[in-house]
Amino acid sequence: MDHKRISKFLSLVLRHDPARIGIHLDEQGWTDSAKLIEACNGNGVPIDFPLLEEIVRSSDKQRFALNDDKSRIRANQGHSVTVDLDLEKIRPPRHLFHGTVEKYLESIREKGLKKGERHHVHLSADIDTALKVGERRGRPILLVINAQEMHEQGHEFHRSANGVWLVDHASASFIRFNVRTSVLYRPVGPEELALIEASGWSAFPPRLPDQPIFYPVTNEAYAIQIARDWNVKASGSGYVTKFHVDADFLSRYPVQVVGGREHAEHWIPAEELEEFNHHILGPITITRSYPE
Ligand code: HQG
Repeated sequence: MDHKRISKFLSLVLRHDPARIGIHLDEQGWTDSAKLIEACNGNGVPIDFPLLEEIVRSSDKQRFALNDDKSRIRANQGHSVTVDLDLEKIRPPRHLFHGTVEKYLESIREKGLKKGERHHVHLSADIDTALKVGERRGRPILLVINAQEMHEQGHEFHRSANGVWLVDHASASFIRFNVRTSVLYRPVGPEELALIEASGWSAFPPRLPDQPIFYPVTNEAYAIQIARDWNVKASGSGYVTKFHVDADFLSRYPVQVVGGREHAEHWIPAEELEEFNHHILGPITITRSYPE
């Protein structure tokens, strides 16, 4: 049986239906690892401890956790049985994201995001993850949630051990529908990277007096060339950053092709960079580091 099928089976019994194989979850959702393995084997799912550990380790979304001595295991989130995961209550970033599909939109506009079968509405910290969640059901539609505003108005946010953001409900007044984003890349050296980090991965630092234009580029290949060939020479290391920006806002700045066809970039005047930063959605991430 392949790992994915075993992982789905583990999700089923650790989140929804432990009774199906006769195991018991405690109040925090933990169960005995050895008993789980025995019960899986008794129910046609062949597994031993090394394989269980491997599935926990390699789960693309870190769905499961083992305790320190590995004697117990639980699902990190997604339960429909009653559990108290003792999640951290924390302040969310400015925006969080939810991926859904067209057929649910009318109802979401009317009733907001509802938790349905689960204990919470699931939100993602970044757009690519939200789009993947939506894709499970068809062509993904992105919803942008004004999370900080919700938080300021008293809504509680939790984050699960595997980085999923959880809320009880998000009413439509906090949701932006029909947001289109463009993916941009920007090669940076170590100093600019440190300033991006200091902003909480949310903004590019102001330009220096002799830098009148901010140049994000439209494709990763071009960003790689600059980071690898130019930033490394100029300052010892180079990084490719990736981010999403509100596409309507970006349309103010037409694509400029300089040199070869892939050398496509946008030119943002330095004095408009702050406003540009304000239209970045989700975190700025690093996709490559040089030298490799
Ligand atoms: C939609 C997977 C109509 C909502 C994923 C979603 C995620 C509404 C569906 C995790 C609605 C619920 C959670 C409303 C919400 N009217 N439809 N008022 N409010 N919906 O599966 O967020 O693989 O319970 O948009 O990757 O899709 O299980 O939630 O389409 O992280 O680890 O109702 O499940 O992770 O669907 O996915 P779900 P979800 P795992």
